[in-house]
Amino acid sequence: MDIESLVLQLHSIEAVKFGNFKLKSGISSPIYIDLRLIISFPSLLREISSLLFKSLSSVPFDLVCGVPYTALPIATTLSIANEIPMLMRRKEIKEYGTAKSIEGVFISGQICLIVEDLVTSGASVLETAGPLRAAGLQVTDAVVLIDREQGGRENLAEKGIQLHSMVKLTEMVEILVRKGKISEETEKEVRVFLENNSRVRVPAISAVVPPARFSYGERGGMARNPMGKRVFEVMEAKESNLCVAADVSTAKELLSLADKVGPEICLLKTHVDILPDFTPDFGSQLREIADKHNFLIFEDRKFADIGNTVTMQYEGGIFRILDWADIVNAHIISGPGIVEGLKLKGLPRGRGLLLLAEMSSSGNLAKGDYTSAAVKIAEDHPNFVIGFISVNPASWQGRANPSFIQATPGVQMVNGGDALGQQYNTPYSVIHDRGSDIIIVGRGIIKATDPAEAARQYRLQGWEAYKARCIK
Ligand code: 5BU
Repeated sequence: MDIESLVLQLHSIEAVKFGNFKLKSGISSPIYIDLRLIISFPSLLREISSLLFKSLSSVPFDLVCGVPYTALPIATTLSIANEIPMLMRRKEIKEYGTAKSIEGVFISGQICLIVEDLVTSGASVLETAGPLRAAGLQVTDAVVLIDREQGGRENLAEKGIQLHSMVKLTEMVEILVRKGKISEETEKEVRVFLENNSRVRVPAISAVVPPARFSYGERGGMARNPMGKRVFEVMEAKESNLCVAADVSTAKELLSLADKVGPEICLLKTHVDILPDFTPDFGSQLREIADKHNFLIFEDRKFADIGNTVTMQYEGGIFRILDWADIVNAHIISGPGIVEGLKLKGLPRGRGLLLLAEMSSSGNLAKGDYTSAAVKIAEDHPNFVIGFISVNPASWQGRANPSFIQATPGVQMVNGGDALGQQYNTPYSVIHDRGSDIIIVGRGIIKATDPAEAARQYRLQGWEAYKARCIK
């Protein structure tokens, strides 16, 4: 089979359609390509993988890995026909077991070819390249059936990956016109569309593989607040970017949970006002466990009042949060005075503050200018503010200074949510794609049959994602 008959077959099975289609990015396209259909035509699938393989005669590789999901059968066929071992990257990482993101046998240093069905911006290829590289594999080339010619080739080249395509979108359209399958008018529409969308700079590109990043250790060196520095140091020392949200029913349970998950975490997050059996020695008991396992205590108090009131709420009352919490957080709804107030009490005690720049719940109002205002306030108080509660800091206009820590709630092994508006992302997407530093996990761990083991799994995944994003 040659390229021409391939294009005609794809057209005849309606894997290529013309009309007016809204793409995932929101833009309208006159052409839509759906290669998922090829699994219903086994001989076509075989032909495609053989064509792809033939085009790679001068490309060295030891293994192949398909980009999930559409390219998986293509990679499998190519692997079987040519006896080249295959790897799989998990899109969703398992909750139990090994929690690996790459399945299959390999040796560090081997070259892995990425197989993809269709490339637009190249974001999906990069999403697969990241964990492969993090696992020690070399990723230098990717092969794709169709190149939409919308910047993927350039975006991938910037990340050291050469794209080999079987057919480009314009070539495909030319063949279809020549063979009388579509009108010249349709061809022109596609041409105009490509001219206007020649370099899809999906925001995801920078988010998927963030630019060269500093390690937690390096960032600890930049932190202006001793508590911020300590958080980074604990993270490095324990290879953990996991914060457990200890939302259990009693102080007794909380202390027992803290002792169980202690070895896996850098922070333990509390809501002290939900504990019916709170006693004044709660803080010292928790401190003892924190010292034993080398983690820090974060009371998720979400202060929100004017500066004068929060000083009293921080220091006094039944809970005396200032005495035992290394870190607290605050909304900025009341303006910078809240930071001044908390700082007055917290700074002399060596404490740190996280500002709520974003929230994880659906329909929340912390976005846009509000988020930017949080960053501005933090930058005005770097000796006390250690970072942010955030959800997608990679998307922020003008990123925050790397000395600030990003901590993200709404994390579970699978995407989804609860009945009350909580929204979950996976550890990998939070750390690797969304540019956060710490995953905050509550029910994903505390409701597990074995919270210590679940915490270990989350720690491993969070750390793996961090390693993947550090690859320069
Ligand atoms: P979950 O069980 O993993 O959904 O618990 C999330 C925790 O993080 C819980 O203690 C919340 O109070 C906390 N949280 C949050 O979920 N979303 C936010 O935006 C902020 C805190 Br701020």
